[in-house]
Amino acid sequence: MKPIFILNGPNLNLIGEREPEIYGVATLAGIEQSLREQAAKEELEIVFRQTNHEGALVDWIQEARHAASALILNAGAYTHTSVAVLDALRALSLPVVEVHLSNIYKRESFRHRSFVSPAVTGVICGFGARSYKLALAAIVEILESSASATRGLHA
Ligand code: CA2
Repeated sequence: MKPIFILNGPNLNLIGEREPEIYGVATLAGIEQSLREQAAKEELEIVFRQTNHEGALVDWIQEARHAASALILNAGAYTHTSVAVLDALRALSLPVVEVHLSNIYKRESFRHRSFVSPAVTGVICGFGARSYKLALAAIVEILESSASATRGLHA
Protein backbone atom coordinates (compact mmCIF):
# COMPACT_ATOMS: atom_id res chain seq x y z
CA MET A 1 0.00 0.00 0.00
CA LYS A 2 1.34 3.43 -0.95
CA PRO A 3 1.49 6.04 1.83
CA ILE A 4 -1.23 8.56 2.63
CA PHE A 5 -0.02 12.07 1.87
CA ILE A 6 -0.99 14.73 4.43
CA LEU A 7 -0.16 18.14 2.99
CA ASN A 8 -0.35 21.46 4.81
CA GLY A 9 -0.25 24.94 3.34
CA PRO A 10 0.84 28.39 4.48
CA ASN A 11 1.18 29.42 8.12
CA LEU A 12 0.14 26.05 9.49
CA ASN A 13 3.67 25.85 10.95
CA LEU A 14 2.53 28.60 13.36
CA ILE A 15 -0.41 26.81 14.97
CA GLY A 16 -0.07 26.12 18.66
CA GLU A 17 2.10 29.25 19.03
CA ARG A 18 -0.23 32.02 17.76
CA GLU A 19 -4.04 32.45 17.68
CA PRO A 20 -4.81 29.43 19.91
CA GLU A 21 -8.40 30.71 20.31
CA ILE A 22 -8.92 29.99 16.58
CA TYR A 23 -6.58 27.09 15.83
CA GLY A 24 -6.18 25.40 19.22
CA VAL A 25 -3.05 24.62 21.21
CA ALA A 26 -1.76 21.61 19.27
CA THR A 27 1.38 22.22 17.23
CA LEU A 28 1.73 20.82 13.70
CA ALA A 29 4.48 18.53 15.00
CA GLY A 30 2.06 17.27 17.67
CA ILE A 31 -0.64 16.62 15.04
CA GLU A 32 1.92 14.78 12.89
CA GLN A 33 2.93 12.58 15.84
CA SER A 34 -0.65 11.65 16.71
CA LEU A 35 -1.44 10.84 13.05
CA ARG A 36 1.68 8.66 12.84
CA GLU A 37 0.41 6.70 15.86
CA GLN A 38 -3.13 6.44 14.39
CA ALA A 39 -1.72 5.28 11.02
CA ALA A 40 0.62 2.74 12.64
CA LYS A 41 -2.36 1.08 14.36
CA GLU A 42 -3.84 0.56 10.88
CA GLU A 43 -0.44 -0.54 9.50
CA LEU A 44 -0.43 2.47 7.19
CA GLU A 45 2.39 4.84 6.32
CA ILE A 46 1.96 8.60 6.14
CA VAL A 47 3.96 11.34 4.43
CA PHE A 48 3.38 14.58 6.37
CA ARG A 49 4.57 17.93 4.94
CA GLN A 50 4.02 21.68 5.29
CA THR A 51 4.92 24.50 2.92
CA ASN A 52 4.34 28.24 2.68
CA HIS A 53 4.67 28.12 -1.12
CA GLU A 54 1.82 27.54 -3.57
CA GLY A 55 4.08 25.93 -6.22
CA ALA A 56 5.46 23.43 -3.70
CA LEU A 57 1.92 22.44 -2.76
CA VAL A 58 1.08 21.94 -6.46
CA ASP A 59 4.27 19.85 -6.95
CA TRP A 60 3.39 17.63 -3.96
CA ILE A 61 -0.21 17.16 -5.13
CA GLN A 62 1.17 16.10 -8.53
CA GLU A 63 3.61 13.74 -6.78
CA ALA A 64 0.64 12.17 -4.95
CA ARG A 65 -0.81 11.02 -8.33
CA HIS A 66 1.71 8.18 -8.44
CA ALA A 67 3.16 8.02 -4.92
CA ALA A 68 0.09 8.08 -2.64
CA SER A 69 -2.96 5.96 -2.00
CA ALA A 70 -4.94 8.94 -0.66
CA LEU A 71 -4.52 12.61 0.22
CA ILE A 72 -5.48 14.72 3.22
CA LEU A 73 -5.09 18.42 2.41
CA ASN A 74 -5.22 21.55 4.51
CA ALA A 75 -4.34 24.14 1.89
CA GLY A 76 -4.54 26.96 4.46
CA ALA A 77 -5.32 30.33 2.87
CA TYR A 78 -4.74 28.86 -0.63
CA THR A 79 -8.08 27.10 -0.05
CA HIS A 80 -9.77 30.44 -0.72
CA THR A 81 -7.60 31.68 -3.59
CA SER A 82 -5.84 28.99 -5.59
CA VAL A 83 -7.00 27.84 -9.03
CA ALA A 84 -3.56 26.15 -9.33
CA VAL A 85 -4.30 23.92 -6.31
CA LEU A 86 -7.78 23.17 -7.68
CA ASP A 87 -6.35 22.19 -11.10
CA ALA A 88 -3.70 19.94 -9.50
CA LEU A 89 -6.43 18.20 -7.45
CA ARG A 90 -8.54 17.70 -10.56
CA ALA A 91 -5.72 15.58 -12.03
CA LEU A 92 -5.89 13.10 -9.10
CA SER A 93 -7.86 9.86 -9.06
CA LEU A 94 -7.42 9.23 -5.33
CA PRO A 95 -9.64 9.74 -2.30
CA VAL A 96 -8.99 13.30 -1.08
CA VAL A 97 -10.19 14.82 2.19
CA GLU A 98 -10.02 18.61 2.65
CA VAL A 99 -9.47 19.51 6.30
CA HIS A 100 -9.56 22.69 8.32
CA LEU A 101 -8.90 23.19 11.99
CA SER A 102 -11.40 26.02 12.24
CA ASN A 103 -15.00 26.10 11.04
CA ILE A 104 -14.39 28.30 8.00
CA TYR A 105 -18.17 28.97 7.69
CA LYS A 106 -18.24 30.64 11.12
CA ARG A 107 -15.48 33.06 10.13
CA GLU A 108 -15.00 35.98 7.71
CA SER A 109 -17.03 35.66 4.48
CA PHE A 110 -13.88 35.40 2.31
CA ARG A 111 -13.17 32.08 4.08
CA HIS A 112 -16.60 30.68 3.17
CA ARG A 113 -15.54 29.95 -0.40
CA SER A 114 -13.27 26.96 -1.00
CA PHE A 115 -11.62 26.53 -4.42
CA VAL A 116 -10.56 23.07 -3.23
CA SER A 117 -13.94 21.54 -2.30
CA PRO A 118 -15.22 20.87 -5.86
CA ALA A 119 -12.28 18.50 -6.45
CA VAL A 120 -12.31 16.51 -3.19
CA THR A 121 -14.13 13.46 -1.87
CA GLY A 122 -15.22 15.21 1.33
CA VAL A 123 -14.55 18.07 3.74
CA ILE A 124 -13.98 18.06 7.52
CA CYS A 125 -13.69 21.38 9.32
CA GLY A 126 -14.12 22.93 12.74
CA PHE A 127 -12.86 20.14 15.00
CA GLY A 128 -9.40 21.55 15.70
CA ALA A 129 -6.61 18.96 15.59
CA ARG A 130 -9.33 16.30 15.66
CA SER A 131 -10.27 17.31 12.06
CA TYR A 132 -7.10 15.53 10.90
CA LYS A 133 -7.86 12.39 12.94
CA LEU A 134 -11.39 12.27 11.53
CA ALA A 135 -10.00 12.73 8.01
CA LEU A 136 -7.56 9.84 8.48
CA ALA A 137 -10.37 7.64 9.87
CA ALA A 138 -12.48 8.48 6.78
CA ILE A 139 -9.58 7.60 4.47
CA VAL A 140 -9.03 4.28 6.30
CA GLU A 141 -12.72 3.39 5.78
CA ILE A 142 -12.65 4.37 2.10
CA LEU A 143 -9.45 2.38 1.43
CA GLU A 144 -10.80 -0.66 3.32
CA SER A 145 -14.09 -0.64 1.47
CA SER A 146 -12.39 -0.32 -1.92
CA ALA A 147 -9.98 -3.17 -0.98
CA SER A 148 -12.88 -5.40 0.02
CA ALA A 149 -14.77 -4.53 -3.19
CA THR A 150 -11.64 -5.50 -5.19
CA ARG A 151 -11.37 -8.79 -3.24
CA GLY A 152 -15.04 -9.46 -4.07
CA LEU A 153 -14.32 -8.97 -7.76
CA HIS A 154 -11.55 -11.59 -7.64
CA ALA A 155 -13.46 -14.12 -5.50
O1 CA2 B 1 -8.78 26.35 9.77
C1 CA2 B 1 -7.88 26.00 9.00
O2 CA2 B 1 -7.29 24.92 9.08
C2 CA2 B 1 -7.39 26.98 7.91
O3 CA2 B 1 -7.08 26.23 6.75
C3 CA2 B 1 -6.15 27.64 8.49
C4 CA2 B 1 -5.58 28.77 7.63
C5 CA2 B 1 -6.69 29.75 7.21
O4 CA2 B 1 -6.16 30.69 6.28
C6 CA2 B 1 -7.88 29.05 6.59
O5 CA2 B 1 -8.88 30.00 6.30
C7 CA2 B 1 -8.45 28.00 7.54
C8 CA2 B 1 -4.49 29.52 8.44
C9 CA2 B 1 -3.36 28.64 8.93
C10 CA2 B 1 -2.76 29.12 10.22
O6 CA2 B 1 -2.53 30.52 10.22
C11 CA2 B 1 -2.09 31.14 11.37
C12 CA2 B 1 -1.93 32.51 11.32
C13 CA2 B 1 -1.50 33.19 12.44
C14 CA2 B 1 -1.21 32.50 13.60
C15 CA2 B 1 -1.36 31.13 13.66
C16 CA2 B 1 -1.80 30.45 12.53
